[in-house]
Amino acid sequence: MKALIVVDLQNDFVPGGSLAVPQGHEIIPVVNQLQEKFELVVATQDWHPKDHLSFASNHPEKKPYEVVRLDGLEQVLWPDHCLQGEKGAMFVPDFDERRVEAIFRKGTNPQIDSYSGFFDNGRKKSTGLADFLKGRRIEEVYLCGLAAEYCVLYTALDAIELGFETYYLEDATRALSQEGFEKAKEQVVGRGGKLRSFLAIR
Ligand code: VGL
Ligand code: ZN
Repeated sequence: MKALIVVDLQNDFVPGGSLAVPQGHEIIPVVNQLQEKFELVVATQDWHPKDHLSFASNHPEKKPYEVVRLDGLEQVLWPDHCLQGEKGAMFVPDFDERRVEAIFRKGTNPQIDSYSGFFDNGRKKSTGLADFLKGRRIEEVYLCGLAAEYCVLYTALDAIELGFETYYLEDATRALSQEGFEKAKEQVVGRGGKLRSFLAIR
């Protein structure tokens, strides 16, 4: 059985949003059409409280995109984004959610960021996604969504480690930077995942 995981297809990650991924909106029709090819569709949603420590605004003297250490982990400081309950955190309006059976929210603990849909960056807490997929007898997962070199990448790497056959849909995602995208694809392949075009999904 195979599942499509739609990562963070939220207003703040598309042009006009506070952490916009260039051309991020281009994947929306692709993600909508892909869904019918899968037995199961789930989504992740970045869902931060206002005092989240990944926000530069919560570090006096720091500016967005500076890097700090948080509890021993490297942390990029982001502009405020995906605030719980606010418009930026909502799924993009054109995302067809009808077949999405479950939504896994992440980044809710103000102390730690969570790029992966499975665990926070310190692997302290699980979102329940792995158990959900296993309970549905899923063996293969296919990743799409935003951003390619952050949440899509880290969700893919955890999926690989959890033993899922993992496909990174390289044309059903967009990256914050081209360099980050190239490195992300190398990491996926290096850890045993596979790159696929959505055109190859039947
Ligand atoms: C993401 C940075 C911060 C993502 C989320 O969805 O890729 N990136 N929070
Ligand atoms: Zn975030």
